[in-house]
Amino acid sequence: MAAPPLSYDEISPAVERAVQSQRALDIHTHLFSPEFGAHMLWGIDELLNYHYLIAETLRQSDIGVDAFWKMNRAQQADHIWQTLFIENSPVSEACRGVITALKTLGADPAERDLNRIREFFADTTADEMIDRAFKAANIGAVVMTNDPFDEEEARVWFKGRPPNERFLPALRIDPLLNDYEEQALPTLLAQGYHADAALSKQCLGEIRKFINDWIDRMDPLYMAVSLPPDFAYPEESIRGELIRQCVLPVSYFRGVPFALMIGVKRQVNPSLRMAGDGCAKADMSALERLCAENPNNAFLTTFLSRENQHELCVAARKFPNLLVFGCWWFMNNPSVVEEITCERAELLGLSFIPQHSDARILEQLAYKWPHARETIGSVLAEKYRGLAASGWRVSAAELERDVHNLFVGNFQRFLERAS
Ligand code: FIX
Ligand code: ZN
Repeated sequence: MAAPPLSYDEISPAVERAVQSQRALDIHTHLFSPEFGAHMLWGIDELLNYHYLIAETLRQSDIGVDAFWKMNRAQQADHIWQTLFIENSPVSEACRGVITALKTLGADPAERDLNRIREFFADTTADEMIDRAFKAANIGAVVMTNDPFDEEEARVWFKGRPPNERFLPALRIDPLLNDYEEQALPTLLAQGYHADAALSKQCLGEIRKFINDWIDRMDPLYMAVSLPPDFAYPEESIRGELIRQCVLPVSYFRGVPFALMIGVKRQVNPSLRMAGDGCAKADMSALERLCAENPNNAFLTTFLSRENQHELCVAARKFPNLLVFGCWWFMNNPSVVEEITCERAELLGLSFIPQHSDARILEQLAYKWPHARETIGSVLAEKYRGLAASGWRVSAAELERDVHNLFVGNFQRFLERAS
């Protein structure tokens, strides 16, 4: 017998329950498992030294960028805490995130005592913190960002794929597509591939081999690149050639989707280092052409500019081989997440991935997911209430099915179809 439909008043609490209880798969993070040594970032000093908070601190403090970079990690964390949490109220999303994470993980942020908070973290091992953070976020696994051009990271992979079911690989190829001559070519040569600056026929074959070898080594869920706002396709450029002749064929033949993260302006202010990136509106037609010309390739995408979000939904309506994911970086603020999620639901139904965390520091999972669930839950509740007002009735089981698809199922099915 079909489950009874929910009454109008039962909808919001049922959506809330479904959204809170659904275990998510976090499809894009910068987290690493312990096997990657120093790449794995965790603890209160790292949490405070998040590049989002560094940018905010340097706006408010009088010490200047150079003096900030001369400090050691703990001194920087002290300074960020003092500036953003003590001398000002921590209302920004990144600041509130630290407070939510501390509370969710069991430290008391209200006392405002950084040394007490440090003691709390000192009593916890990395493995314990992984368990706690995953539990607080209610996630089953995170997808890492794995860079074969990073020497230290590559060394770990050369020893064999770390058997960790909670940290899944994604093959990131930014150096190949964004800085071929300076960054990618030396690594290709050092790893034994006969590459050259002219992209000869032999070189293109070697680059396909490089990508194939790394797919064998990592078994990644997808391969990914971040791209500037002026990304164009097709294009007579190194990037255009490499996408056309190497990335697309390998992605298709290996059944590994290609994720394009579009709209980042790297190093608008280099003195801020990792905090110095900006964003701008991109031209959607590059993505449209990629999807239209390669209907058998699978593409994942997210855009960094708010101005691109509506156009992106329209593009996704046209291409079943395109799956939109997450509210990336400068989009990951409750007001924008609410707007984008609403827009996506209205234009795409439930055929998208509402969020990824982009967490860099383990404990961030314990705020990014609770904050995301709060906003996504309220948007969905409104949509289902609207449906009920129009005369449709949903059951709790149907809600759970839908939320499962948003948080896990849509991505899994997309991967299965691609493979
Ligand atoms: O390129 C990316 O994957 C970006 O997410 C990062 O480079 C960025 O620094 C970040 O951490 C955003 O959340
Ligand atoms: Zn990222």
